Amino acid sequence: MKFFLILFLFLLPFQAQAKQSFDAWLKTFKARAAQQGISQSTLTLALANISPNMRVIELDGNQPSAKWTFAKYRNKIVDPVRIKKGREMYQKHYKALKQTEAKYGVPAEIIVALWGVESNFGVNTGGFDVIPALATLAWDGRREKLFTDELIAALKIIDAGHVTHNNMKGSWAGAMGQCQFMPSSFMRLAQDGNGDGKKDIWGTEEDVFASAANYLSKSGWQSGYRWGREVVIPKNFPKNLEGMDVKKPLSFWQKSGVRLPGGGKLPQSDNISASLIAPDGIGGDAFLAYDNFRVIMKWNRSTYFATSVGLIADQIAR
Ligand SMILES: [Ca+2]
Repeated sequence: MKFFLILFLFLLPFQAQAKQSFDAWLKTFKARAAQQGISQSTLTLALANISPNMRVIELDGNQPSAKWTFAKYRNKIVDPVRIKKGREMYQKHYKALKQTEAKYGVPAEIIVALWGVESNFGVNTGGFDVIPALATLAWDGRREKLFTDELIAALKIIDAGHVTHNNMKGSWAGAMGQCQFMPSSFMRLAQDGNGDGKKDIWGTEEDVFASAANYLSKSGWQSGYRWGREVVIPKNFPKNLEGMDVKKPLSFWQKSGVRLPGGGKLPQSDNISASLIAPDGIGGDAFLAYDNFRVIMKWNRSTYFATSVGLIADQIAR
């Protein structure tokens, strides 16, 4: 009993120290940001009167635990409404998209598909003010270093004049604008597509397209190659050949009984290697994932995401 009392008294000051007040944290952070070269005017404007956003903490603690099947995800993401709108956007922005494609070597339909999945073609860029959201996550401490670095990057973007702090909108976790770049990705990869001196991924489509294409280009996109394709496989297909770790030439897959959806033979071009993936297991939907599929996975590590972007792009280009 006594031991627990002593332990309790011993722990008390530590618990009090474990979590600083937001204002105390902010003061320390401001000093650090100033040391990293953020201007006083940006610090004053962007960090004035901010407070922790409890909705951000709630969402951070509530990440989905039940994993969707790919079939369910595909049904929701690769939907006819999104594809129809994708085709309209492809036509509407045809000139800018084709210029982007020529410059970066990434097909226009892939750019449009990413845009559609990330923000429903710019309609839903996330309603959160990025600076308070990142400050909340940095202060909350679960991934302090990551979000402190992202917050510094976000302030640098404001400092450089690409966007005002009021217009810097994004997801609760800080993914910004129409292509949902984290601030660190923005710093490395965002582009000024329309040449007005600003990298505006919130309101300028040319900048969104160029930034998305640059991301994939710098991640190793191979111009002239597909992302992959949907295929059919035999019922008794060996499980150990499935997955991104197994990479074989198309001729190998042909011999293993993999066919185009209508039953036709795979293309014979033989310097192409691919992985065979069946996200819901053998018997569910199956795909050959080419090298460009791995490039899309550098944007988002989910095979569900990469497959859906590819399928939407195919439908848009059809
Ligand atoms: Ca611009």
